[in-house]
Amino acid sequence: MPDNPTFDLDSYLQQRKSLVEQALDESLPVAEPTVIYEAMRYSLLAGGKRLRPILCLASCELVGGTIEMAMPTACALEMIHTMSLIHDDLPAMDNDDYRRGQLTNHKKYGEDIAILAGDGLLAYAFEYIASNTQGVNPSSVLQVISKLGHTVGATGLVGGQVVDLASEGDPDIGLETLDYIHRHKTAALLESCVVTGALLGGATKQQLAGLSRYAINIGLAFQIIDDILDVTATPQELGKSAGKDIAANKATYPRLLGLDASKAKAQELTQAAMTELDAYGEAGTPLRAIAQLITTRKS
Ligand code: GRG
Repeated sequence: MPDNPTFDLDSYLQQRKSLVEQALDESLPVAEPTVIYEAMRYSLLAGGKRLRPILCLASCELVGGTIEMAMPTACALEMIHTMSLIHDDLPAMDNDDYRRGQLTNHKKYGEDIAILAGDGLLAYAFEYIASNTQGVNPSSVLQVISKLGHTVGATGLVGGQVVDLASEGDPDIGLETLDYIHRHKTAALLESCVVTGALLGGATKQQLAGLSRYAINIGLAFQIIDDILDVTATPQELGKSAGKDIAANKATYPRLLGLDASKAKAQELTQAAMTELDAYGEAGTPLRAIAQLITTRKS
């Protein structure tokens, strides 16, 4: 598997993150009624790793596209991710006070505005792709919009969240249900980031299938590490409360398999993901490095 020994992941991520931050800031100017725009911007511009837009840009470039072609979709993916965090944090769901190192949206603006800020971001994400994507075949843009709808609805994030909520406190939840939750709640959106980027960049069917497998594997590894960090990391490292899964008696990989076996599983998934990039040689370096980062991350 050829790699580039001079590739510096930290500066790559920093550079991509600052491009994404700027594009997100410009994507959503404040208008009337100001409170809703401020609430949407409060969570959208609160930092975070920006992993999802970075993955979208990287996979578009990997198959020969440009950053410009994918940036509106990259921003939309972060809008969708952010709205899922706002709704996940609500008292009716995970009931969290802190997210991304600051008060959650409903703690700052109230539950009514937080629900609407999430709704506003979700609707705007689709509008933003349709109105701002340039230099891409319109049929690919349609495919991207359709893929995203499938990813966020009952077939994806919503379905995963419903099963997650229904499983809370149930001592009999096994690996099969946990895998369903992880695939739908977390891996689906990460897969959409990589697949939509590749669609916009003009990937072949074979490339799309391989990149989809790459992304599902890193998505599952990402959620296992998330479960591990809930046990091992501090609230300062996470920017949100820690130990919530144990307190809520949630089924997680560490609870079902133990910490060591969970880490081994995440590593196995990362290796499987990297194998999908073999065909790309050195051009696959960024996605390979991101896969590795997912298993070693501390926040
Ligand atoms: C999408 C319509 C719609 C509704 C949302 C609430 C809900 C339905 C789904 C929950 C999705 C959820 C919160 C999944 C957890 C994913 C996850 C591991 C989030 C943390 O991602 P990071 O670590 O966060 O990338 P940052 O802050 O770095 O972006």
